[in-house]
Amino acid sequence: MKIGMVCYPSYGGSGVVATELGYALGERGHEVHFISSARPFRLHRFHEKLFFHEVTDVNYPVFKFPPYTLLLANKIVEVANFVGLDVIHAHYAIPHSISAYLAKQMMTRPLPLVTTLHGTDITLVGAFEEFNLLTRLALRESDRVTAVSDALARETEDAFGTVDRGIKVIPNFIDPKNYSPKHGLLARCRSHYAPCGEKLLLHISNFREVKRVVDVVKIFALVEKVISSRLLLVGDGPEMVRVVREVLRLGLERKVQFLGKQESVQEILQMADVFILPSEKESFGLVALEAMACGVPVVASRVGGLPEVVQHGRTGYLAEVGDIQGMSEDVLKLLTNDGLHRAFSEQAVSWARASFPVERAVESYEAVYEEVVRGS
Ligand code: GMT
Repeated sequence: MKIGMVCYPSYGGSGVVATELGYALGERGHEVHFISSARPFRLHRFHEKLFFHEVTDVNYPVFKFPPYTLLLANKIVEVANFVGLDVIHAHYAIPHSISAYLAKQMMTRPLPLVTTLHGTDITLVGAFEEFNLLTRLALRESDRVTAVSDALARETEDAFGTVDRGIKVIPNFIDPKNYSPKHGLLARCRSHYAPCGEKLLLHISNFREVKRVVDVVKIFALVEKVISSRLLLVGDGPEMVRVVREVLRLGLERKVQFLGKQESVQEILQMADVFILPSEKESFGLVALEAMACGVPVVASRVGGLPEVVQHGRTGYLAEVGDIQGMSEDVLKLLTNDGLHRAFSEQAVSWARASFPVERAVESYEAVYEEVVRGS
């Protein structure tokens, strides 16, 4: 099959899912054409079945805002006609699904559209009154809508009503070839960040408000009072200024290291003792799954799809959003009891591999593509 994959290229779970899915589909013999404003950041390994088509900008003085949505629609049609795409898979409703819908209208033959909801497209963007009708259009006009968790599927139907043919839940997935524990080999790296054998806490995100990264620093401050530890912060984004201010306010500048945006997080995950994800909203929490697959227990908030991903009391702990005290106590439980930490770490690896295998996800997406192609 020839699949057009439309996604955001920047740091974020939806682009990662689209890219990893693309590689998995390529391995199964499908041709995958990524269409985006830039090369998706994880699309760096060559694969003969994977292609990238850049949506180029136009500079025209009358355009106060370059009409990306239209340029994308035009590009989708160009690619679809040139390579003979069978299906378009849009990751994120706004604007990708809308551009793909427009592309469908421009085609002289059927081009079925699958839209995958990733969370913020519904819970944040979709919640803007200004995008409400467009989000409804995306849900109505997609030949099939999928969501990355049960929680997101429910939330979508609560906000926008029943979707024709329902919302198929295809949970995000992990490939153990890329994410698994690496015992013993990381001593040098670990001692760079924790020179005196301190425990290592880790957070990775795009530092948007919804991630509550300031809470991560506050949780770390409480943990650090009890057990000698360091905090690694990976990523960058709008909250960075507040996060740095909090680190300075708490006098933690020697104990917190900012690693900035990183393309490959697997090696960093493999060094960590606990991963912290105290988000306000999280439709799935792909990074929590990546952490568990690397053997790192997760302390997270009990929101959205996180309870479907992190097993409370087995692979990590969940607490209410903003419960800094509770989350710090959960981190301490793990850091002060080696036996408990080992058990959680092993359970996390088995759970991630058994419950979120890439094969199951790619087969589910293939079945969806076949269904919409047959129906078109
Ligand atoms: O987490 C982000 O802020 C990025 C966002 C995205 O669209 O890339 O992530 C969303 O999609 C991920 C992949 O499906 C999910 O794992 C994240 O939970 C979801 N983020 C939110 O719901 C806040």
